[in-house]
Amino acid sequence: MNTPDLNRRSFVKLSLAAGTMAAAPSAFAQEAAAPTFTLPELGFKPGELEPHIDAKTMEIHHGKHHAAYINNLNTAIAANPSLKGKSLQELVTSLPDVADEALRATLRNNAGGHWNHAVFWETLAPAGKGGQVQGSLESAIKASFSSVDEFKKLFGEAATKRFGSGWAWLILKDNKLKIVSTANQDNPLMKGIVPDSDLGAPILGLDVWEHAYYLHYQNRRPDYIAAWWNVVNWKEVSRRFEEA
Ligand code: MN3
Repeated sequence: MNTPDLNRRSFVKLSLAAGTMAAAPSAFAQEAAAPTFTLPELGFKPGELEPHIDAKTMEIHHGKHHAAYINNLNTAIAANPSLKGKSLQELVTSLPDVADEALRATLRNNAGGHWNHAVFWETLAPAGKGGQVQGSLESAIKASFSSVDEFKKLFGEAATKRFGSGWAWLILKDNKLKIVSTANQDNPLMKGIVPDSDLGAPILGLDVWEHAYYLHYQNRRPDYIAAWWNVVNWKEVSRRFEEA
């Protein structure tokens, strides 16, 4: 259920920020205060997923949409000191504990948005660089869905059928793989928010918001889904499976 990479990265950035602040003149301490969360860098250049996902879509999706979720999240944290020090994972998994309804909605959308996109980028790789479905992940996929092709078919159907904006997920639940989908920026870690049947450890997620594909594919969501399989980083998906 953990995403230690994400937490570790945030921790390193926080530590660095703290060091910078200590060295800054006190009159500028407020201005020097670093935001809690920062936009993670892509592990590839925006154009490297072409022709499957175009550079412009990647630039806007990462640099504008993902950045906006992080900005909104940082603003909410700055205004609510009780949230300071919580990891992204903690924020995403403790939403029912947030009494204020407006704040809970802000965190649901923006902590969710940050978590979902951070994982999405890590599970993408230029075509030919992400490896293949193999090993224990392949065995688990075959055990749950009979074949990798059948898994892809069912996952594609879930992603296509998600009405409006949302995500399709492959999750590990009770030691079995399962396909679910969530609305907006919800995800399978959001206990008390999404139905219990959709909770589990996210192994792979696909963003099917129109902002993920509309520039290149317009309304052809199934074409985007079919192309996306070419840029899945199976090495990272396998790592997430082993970790879960
Ligand atoms: Mn998105």
